[in-house]
Amino acid sequence: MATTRRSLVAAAAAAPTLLAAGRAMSRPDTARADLALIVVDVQVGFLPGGNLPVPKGDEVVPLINRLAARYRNVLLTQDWHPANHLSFASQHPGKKPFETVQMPYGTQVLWPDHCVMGTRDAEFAPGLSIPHAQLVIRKGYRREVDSYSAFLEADRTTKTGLDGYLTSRGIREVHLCGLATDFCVAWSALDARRFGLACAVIEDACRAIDLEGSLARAWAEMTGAGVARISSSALL
Ligand code: VGL
Ligand code: ZN
Repeated sequence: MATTRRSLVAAAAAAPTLLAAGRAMSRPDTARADLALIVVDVQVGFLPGGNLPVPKGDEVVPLINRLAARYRNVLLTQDWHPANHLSFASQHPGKKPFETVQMPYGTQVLWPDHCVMGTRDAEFAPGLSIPHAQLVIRKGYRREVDSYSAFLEADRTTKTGLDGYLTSRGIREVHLCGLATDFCVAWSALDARRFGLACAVIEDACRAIDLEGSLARAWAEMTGAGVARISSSALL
């Protein structure tokens, strides 16, 4: 009987603790050493007024600043093209932006000239404030090959080096945010899974280009590959 009474008291006393622990456990620990936030392409060129504006791309900047402050490890990517990059429609006479061409590695969407290395369009968004960011991965700097993904260029074989960096640092999980959901964020998320990392995309901290259903397709592929679709409210 004494045992039962003690157990009931213990259970009653423990209830609030369990609730508190449950709440704490349902909020991922963003300060974990084996987790990194990757902020994808939050650059002038992808904001309204830039050369390849993502609708409402500016809206994610303050949210990303708040999110990033919670993570021990933050990495940035930067789209970084030479002026004659072959993903630019301007390099293909008769072609217009958002048409496609065949490249040796497959179909390539043609874009307006954007994020040319060293220009203002390629700079990080002026409101982006992540002083503790540890690494900037630049991508798309070879004329012949585009690179949406932070891990692998569009030929699907050339590495950016990010996988080796993460492995060296013991980072096993990445959370992604930034621009654009359906291109650089999605390709990076899918490659994170290919390299065996746990991966979540923070949906409301991203904005999409959405070319002919590309956003829905990207989410279907990400979900199928085991990318978690989360909201910033689960983290803040
Ligand atoms: C991107 C198109 C071309 C992106 C970069 O950051 O999503 N999209 N270059
Ligand atoms: Zn680009």
